[in-house]
Amino acid sequence: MSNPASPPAVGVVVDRPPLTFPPGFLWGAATAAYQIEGAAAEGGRTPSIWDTFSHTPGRVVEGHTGDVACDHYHRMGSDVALMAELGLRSYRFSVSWPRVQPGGTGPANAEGLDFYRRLVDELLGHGIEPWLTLYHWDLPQPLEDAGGWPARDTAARFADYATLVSDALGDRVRYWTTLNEPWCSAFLGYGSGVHAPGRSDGADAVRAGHHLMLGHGLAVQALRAARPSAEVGVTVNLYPVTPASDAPADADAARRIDGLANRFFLDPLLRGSYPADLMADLAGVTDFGHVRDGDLATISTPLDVVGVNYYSRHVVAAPVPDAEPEPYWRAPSCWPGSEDVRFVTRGVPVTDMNWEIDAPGLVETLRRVHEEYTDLPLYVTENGSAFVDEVVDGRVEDADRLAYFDAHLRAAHEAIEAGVPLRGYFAWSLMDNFEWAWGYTKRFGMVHVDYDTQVRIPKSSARWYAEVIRRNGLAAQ
Ligand code: IFM
Repeated sequence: MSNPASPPAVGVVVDRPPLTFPPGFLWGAATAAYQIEGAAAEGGRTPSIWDTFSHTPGRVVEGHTGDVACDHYHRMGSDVALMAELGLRSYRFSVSWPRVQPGGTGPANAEGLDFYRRLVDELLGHGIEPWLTLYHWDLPQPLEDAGGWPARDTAARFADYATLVSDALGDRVRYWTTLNEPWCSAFLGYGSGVHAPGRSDGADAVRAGHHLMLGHGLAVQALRAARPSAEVGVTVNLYPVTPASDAPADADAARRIDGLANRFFLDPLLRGSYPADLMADLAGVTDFGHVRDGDLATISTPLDVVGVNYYSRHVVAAPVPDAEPEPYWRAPSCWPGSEDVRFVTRGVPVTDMNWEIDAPGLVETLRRVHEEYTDLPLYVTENGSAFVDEVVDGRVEDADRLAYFDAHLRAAHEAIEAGVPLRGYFAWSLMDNFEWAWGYTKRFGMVHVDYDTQVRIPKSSARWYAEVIRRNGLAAQ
């Protein structure tokens, strides 16, 4: 296989025809609790693994934490008013587990649940469909102390938590996502350790991945039992993985990374099995003894929707003996059993995360999920880009981000035309926020946040997106 075609240049949008999306296409924006809420010690909330991790020196750039973040906990009303001003049809948010069930076990914290009740009421009052994610990485610290996701019991605790949230909000929330990006929780949290809880053990990462999916399956069953009308799904972050050359060794490198990044989750969730080649690749890491009879049936409990988060493509090459390891991906690695695979950069435009901009990869990804795995409705539950923004005379002209959205929405439309049942798109993110190990140094928002004053300024991409929503499509450029 040869290199993929170069992605379109970013920053300039020219000669593009107008495009209309199908009626009822769900236009939204997404955030996550720890990234925006702040109020870390208020209302009965107790620490999650991200509180512990971010307060550990050296873990997050510049020692940033989510203690205050965007102060959304105190500014929820005006933030929802801003969403309404932008015309969002849906808002995807996550519930903070330690806010609603401090410690991760036992009774609900009424004050914590009340925050989300008010949020959901506010959204519904503005005609915005709430889309609730149960787990966006903030495991209650006591559950980590008891073993975290590598421990099987955490899956059962997650299902209890799902029931508790459904009991409180199931009457008003239609769309439920169990997990956001379990690859990150498992392989960045327990493999490379660049995310909370910061552990580095390949076997633990694989166990974590399995127990996250087991927790997902149990939660789907709990949500269904509590609310048969709920539309339940999971969100996976997927990458097309392309070999750097036609060499068979590069193709094998791509197969391995595709196994760990994509098929590790897609196959159990949507087919009820682990891929044989992936298990063989991991033979030196784990014997899969943690997988019990019946687990894969639970994990593949039928869903109503599938969420896809898409940001970029991986281009990979076979290991080179004695090559210098690339620091981010290595030492320790988030690719157990395939630590030596090289990640290649092609010299195409990148975002401020150094992620290559590759809109055709979104078409490939959506088509793959639909054509190889499922007929279920798909949603792009996250897509977006970090760029350096400047406030000039009270305005933020983020042409690069706008062009990124434009290119990816055109890709989403192309996927629909190719037969993919794509039903909605959520921009990441509504507002600048705590970008995990990068703290506040990376800005993904359509709305600029001044972290000193908490003043919000919709960037030009936000105004543009509002117009896309209003037209249900893209104007000619
Ligand atoms: O900010 C994250 C989000 O929490 C999960 N998906 C990727 C985003 C950008 O890194």
